[in-house]
Amino acid sequence: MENEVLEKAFQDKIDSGIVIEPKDWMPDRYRKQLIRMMSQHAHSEVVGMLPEGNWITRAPSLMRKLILLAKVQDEAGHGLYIYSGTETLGVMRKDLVADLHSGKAKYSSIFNYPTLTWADMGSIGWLVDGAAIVNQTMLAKCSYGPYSRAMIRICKEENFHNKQGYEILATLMKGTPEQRAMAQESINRFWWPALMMFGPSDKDSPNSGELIRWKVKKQSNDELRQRFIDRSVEQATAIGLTLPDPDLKYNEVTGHYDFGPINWEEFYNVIKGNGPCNKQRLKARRDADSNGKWVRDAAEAYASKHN
Ligand code: FAQ
Repeated sequence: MENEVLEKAFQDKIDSGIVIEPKDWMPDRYRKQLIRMMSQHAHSEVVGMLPEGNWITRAPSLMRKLILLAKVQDEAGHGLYIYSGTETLGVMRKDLVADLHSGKAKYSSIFNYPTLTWADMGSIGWLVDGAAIVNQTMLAKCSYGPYSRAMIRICKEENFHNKQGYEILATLMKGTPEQRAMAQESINRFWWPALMMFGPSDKDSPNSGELIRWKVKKQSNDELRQRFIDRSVEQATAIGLTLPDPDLKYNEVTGHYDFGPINWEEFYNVIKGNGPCNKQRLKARRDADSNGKWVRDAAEAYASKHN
């Protein structure tokens, strides 16, 4: 009975737009849902460093290399803010990381695709950071204080990432026929996986009901996906890129772009661990963890001597 009263008071707070802070009472499910979602988000930022990290040594100029290096470092920072935000819910970062390494925790499907050409740095910045911004601008207004505040700062940095990606593609599209073909080929590979970043269709999204009721999510997976498509079409057209969907068409009745069917079989296959790079990504994270153990041991030994 007492729990019911607390839950009602909690829902009233949410409904009237009051932000929940770490020491406030919250239902166990709210805490669990946030830990699941925020930790998967933090893992995505960290695993997301790998596809772009692959091109740091092969960037086509010193300027491109510096920008890419700064972007990849920003993603590490985003991971750390979100891990810190998750720790306010009573979990330890090392346990969350252990869940990633054991394969128990998920991270965004998009980072299981390979980066085969320099144009992929453009596609990631434009499409992947672009999709992340659409999702995270909503999360910046979510009901949990530490998460929403982390999102505000992260979105500012993602905007720079998004613009640098678009600029890479715009530059390639003004280049030689080979450069234009490279940009187009990259978009052909990244478009559909970028749409999958928003998660399954609303009717197949088991977590959305609770998350929307608690204002963690303020819009559904399909609504955000549609917003991303609408804004991408015109940006693509402006620099001469074609999005690889023959069904993409402006619908005068809805005021949105209609689009073709998403290959959900591919999506579920990737999130089950069978995407093109899942094994490679997890191995890279596990190796980084074991190779960095001596640093953590040294830091702990130093701290215990100087406390
Ligand atoms: N990949 O019931 P729903 C970035 C899972 S950050 C993998 O709809 P929910 C920055 C989902 O976890 C990108 N798994 O789930 C960057 C659930 O499984 P579970 C990451 C996915 O939570 C840029 C199941 O499917 N952003 O890119 C995916 O309501 C460039 C059922 O799905 C965030 O994490 C997916 N795409 O909605 C870094 C934002 N979609 O856990 C480097 C925060 C769904 O029950 C370079 N997260 N699943 O076993 C969210 O907004 C939500 O969690 C969604 C999924 C929208 C991702």
